[in-house]
Amino acid sequence: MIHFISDLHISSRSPGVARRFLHYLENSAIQVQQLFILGDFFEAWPGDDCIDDPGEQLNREIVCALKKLSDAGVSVSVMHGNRDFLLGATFAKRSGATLIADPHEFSVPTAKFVLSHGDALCTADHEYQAFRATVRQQDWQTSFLSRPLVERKAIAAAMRQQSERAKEDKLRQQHTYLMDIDVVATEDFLRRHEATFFIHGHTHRPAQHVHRVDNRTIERWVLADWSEDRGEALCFDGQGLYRRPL
Ligand code: LP5
Ligand code: MN
Repeated sequence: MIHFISDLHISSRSPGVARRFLHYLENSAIQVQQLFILGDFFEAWPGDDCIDDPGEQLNREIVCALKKLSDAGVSVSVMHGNRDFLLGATFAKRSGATLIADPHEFSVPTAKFVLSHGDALCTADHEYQAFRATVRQQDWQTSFLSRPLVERKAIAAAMRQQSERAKEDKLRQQHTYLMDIDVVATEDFLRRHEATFFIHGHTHRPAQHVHRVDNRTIERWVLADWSEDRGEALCFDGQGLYRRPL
């Protein structure tokens, strides 16, 4: 069994999500072969040194719980999202997780998967794509990570506020399509990655779509975000995918 989750946005401000996740690790994830976490696992990740931030005990607790899971033999793979693109080598070492690139392809005997967080396919959102291109540069990241943690946390909080305002503007102007993945870009992507299943998160619009590309049929499954009263894993049992409320 393989599980896929994303968009937990773990933070001390939503303790119910962290509790649900820890319960999920001990009771369900422990029984699977592979767990894929496809981005925005954390609400905002200012750098791996936040694991030992005395003010953020939760980060350490989550990292230790993942380590326990990986030590028990579950393969844990983590992909960057737009909130936690600074998860790095220290996080990987401390959690036992493998950081995987976006997109990530893998196959099992019965199916071929391509996985992504989803933000890279929101191509109509030019402002966001420009921001993304900047913060994904190695030089930008090295310079940002050289600032003190307290400063990085303040910048992240300011960016979060700016992002919420930008999203309100997009809603007000009825430009909600900017916050979804672009269909043409997606079909180009599916042409390049010959998969049976495409799984992504980011949009918080859980759904199952069917694309027809070059005479192939691809199922696109959009993962659900987690909240204080809801969590979900997408499960693959060797044949097909189904959603499991947690
Ligand atoms: O995240 P969410 O759901 O609110 O919206 C996203 C896009 N916004 C973002 C920004 C993040 O929320 C910011 C938090 C990152 C925390 C990381 C921690 C450390 C790094 C600090 C980085 C400075 O991803 C939003 C999309 C939406 O998804 C749907 O797809 O619309 O995009 C925006 O809101 C972007 C704005 O439209 C444009 C922002 C321009 C900012 C220009 C500054 C560039 C300089 C960068 C360096 C500081
Ligand atoms: Mn996202």
